[in-house]
Parts: sequence; C-alpha cells; structure tokens
Amino acid sequence: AAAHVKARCPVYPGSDTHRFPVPDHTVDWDTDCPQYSPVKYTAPTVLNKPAWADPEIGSFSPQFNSIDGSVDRRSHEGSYRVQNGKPLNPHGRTGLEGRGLLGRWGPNHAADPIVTRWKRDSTGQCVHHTNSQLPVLQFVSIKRLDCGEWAIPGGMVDPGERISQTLQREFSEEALNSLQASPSQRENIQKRIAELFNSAGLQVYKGYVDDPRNTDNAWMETVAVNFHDESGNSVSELPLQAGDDAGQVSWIDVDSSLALYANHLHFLETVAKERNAHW
Ligand code: RP5
Ligand code: MG
Ligand code: MG
Repeated sequence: AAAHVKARCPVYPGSDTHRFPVPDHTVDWDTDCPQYSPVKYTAPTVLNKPAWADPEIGSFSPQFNSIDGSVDRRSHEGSYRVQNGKPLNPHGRTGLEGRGLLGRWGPNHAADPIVTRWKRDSTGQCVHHTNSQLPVLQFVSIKRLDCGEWAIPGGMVDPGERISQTLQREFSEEALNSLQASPSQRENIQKRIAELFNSAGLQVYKGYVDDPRNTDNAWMETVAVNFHDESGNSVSELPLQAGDDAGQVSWIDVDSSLALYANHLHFLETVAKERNAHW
C-alpha cells in the first residue's frame, strides 16, 4: 500500500491539534515504533452524537469488517485489523487516534462523480494541447468550503444508499445546488442529468482515500466514477451553481499540474489516460 501523505498533515483540519509526527519509515504498523504516541482527537461535532456519527467505543461495539445493519463497515481494500476494539487504518499510522472529523469508526464510505467533457473553442472544435497534441478534457470541480482546495464534488454514502445514487445526489447538491432548488426545479435537474448518470460510467478508483481527515481509527474510502459528456450537449449545457459543502464550482482543464484535494489528482490521471486525453 502506498504511504499516505495527506493523512499525516501536521495540523489536523478544523483544529489546533498537531499530529504526532510519523516519518515515512514508521508508517507501517508492522514497523516497531516504541516511541509512537498518537494524539487523541475526536471533533466536538462528532462527539455531539449527530445521526451520521457512531457513538464512542465502549458503550458501542460495532460489527467491523461486515455489513452492520445499514452501515457498511467493510473496506474496499479487504479486511482491516481491530486492536483493543478499535479498527486500524489499513495504510498505517497517522499520528492521531480517535475519529477526528469522521463519523464512523473504520471506513467512511464516499463516492466521487467525475463529470467530463472535451474542451472546445468558440467554433465548437476540440482543443488540443500544444505540448502533448492530445485533446484537453475538462471536469466539474468544486472548491471545498472546509479547506479551500479544489476537489471532485464527492460525498458520503448514506446508510443503505446505492453508490450510483450517491454519485448523482452529491453532484446535484454540490455542483447544481439542488438542495436550494424548488421541488419542480429539482425534478428538472434530475431529468437533465439522469441520462448521463444512468450510463454505465467508467470506474477509475475504488479504495482508500489519502484524506487529511483520516486517523489511526477512521479513514475515507471511495468509489470514483467518470461520466463523460462526449458530444458536449448533456451536462455541459447545465448552469453550474455551487451548493452544500462547495463554495465555488467550475469546469477545469485536466492536467497533471493541478493541485487537488486528497488523492483526487490520481483519479483524474486514470480518466485522462483511459480517454486518451492530454495529461
Ligand atoms: C474525500 O472526501 C472523498 O474522495 C470525497 O470527495 C469526499 C467526501 O467527503 P465530504 O465531501 O462529504 O466531506 O475523501
Ligand atoms: Mg456533499
Ligand atoms: Mg462533499
């Protein structure tokens, strides 16, 4: 497993909590590290017992590595270890124990919709990059309100929700602001994007996310799926409007030099290569 980097960011997001430093060579749980003493941190928003969060372990002992009622506690990466009743991050040490900002012990499942189109000039011709000579892809990106980084408009899978639903719902909420729309507007949005989202889509990633919110006991996982508007007259024609946890939304040229949230750039690399686009 690749060493997570963002999951070891010095200051935990949304807090003044500093992680216990974890150099590359001590990431692996199997590497002895007697001096390791992770900082304990679970955000007040999580301890307040919102519907989306688990209780503290002790009073609560979930069914790890299985479907626990309507919550899927299985990892996309196979079975994870549980130590003293707490799940262990499958990518190793993060310098922080507890759940931080994450609601679930163990995997916190998300889905990432990567909506793409070809970049076109004013006459409608596809634009080719001067260096690579390859056509340039654009994807719908949102600027996250929590950290200000550009990201794929993904979100958490609700208990019992199908991933195909999460992909469409999160795209509607964050990139089309469906939560603020009237019921009839919302219905219109769903109609306009249903065709694209009902198409098979290209799954480009399934597994652990190197997310800055990860801890030793709670981590993000995702399924990232590319929905491509080949002709440019499906989603491309919809007005984008940021909503929910998105501050801005925009079509952005896909290129290896982008700086994106978590390991989202890696998902886009797969999309670009699969579609024979500029990278
Ligand atoms: C990332 O966090 C996932 O890849 C997904 O984009 C996102 C889900 O969390 P929220 O956007 O709901 O905060 O790890
Ligand atoms: Mg969301
Ligand atoms: Mg989101």
